[in-house]
Amino acid sequence: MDELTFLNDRLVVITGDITEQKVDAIVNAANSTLLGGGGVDGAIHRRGGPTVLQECREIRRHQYPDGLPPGRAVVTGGGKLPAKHVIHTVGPIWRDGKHGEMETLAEAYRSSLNLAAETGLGSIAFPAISTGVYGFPKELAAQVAYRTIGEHLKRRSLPRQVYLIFFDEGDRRVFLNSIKQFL
Ligand code: AR6
Repeated sequence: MDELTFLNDRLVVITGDITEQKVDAIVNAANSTLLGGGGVDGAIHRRGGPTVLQECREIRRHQYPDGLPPGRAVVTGGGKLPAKHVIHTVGPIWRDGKHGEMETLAEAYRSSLNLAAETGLGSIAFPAISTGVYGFPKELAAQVAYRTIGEHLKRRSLPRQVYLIFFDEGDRRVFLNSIKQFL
């Protein structure tokens, strides 16, 4: 699989399955319950096993009894995943773009990156948060992701390496076309 790198080689854009990434943390496109769902969330919990869900339940009990608000992030172990940790974040549900969706998506990336840095993690892999069940337009999501990751990497040395994982080549191509204006 050919790799494409940006932002001084600190951002790598690839096609693949997020659950197979051997990194310090993969990011889960979760929902506020933190108790699982479909898409990336379902795949991560299936492969990660019961300890990931147990830790999510603990986080709910102690930190977020009403659920994790969109834009925030929390960290658990990776269970049986090749990744050491899972950073769970909640993206916005797309309505019409006039309900702060862009800012909330940026916040989800920002919170995940800050949490990775604070946890001392060197590498992190993101899926295309909110672009599945939550219906966020892929072109716009690409621009928000690229800009937000770029701003973080300018300020902080951790994580050293960020991966964006697209499920298929078509989605990766949409991303690459959407960020051309920033290159
Ligand atoms: N690896 C990489 N990317 C994937 C994978 C995978 N294994 N599976 C799906 N994608 P989604 P959301 C892509 O729906 O939009 C869940 O039910 C997919 O093609 O997983 O943030 C949660 O519990 C899409 O481009 O997340 C929430 O309720 C992107 O990942 C809700 O869905 C995100 O799709 C969150 O919706």
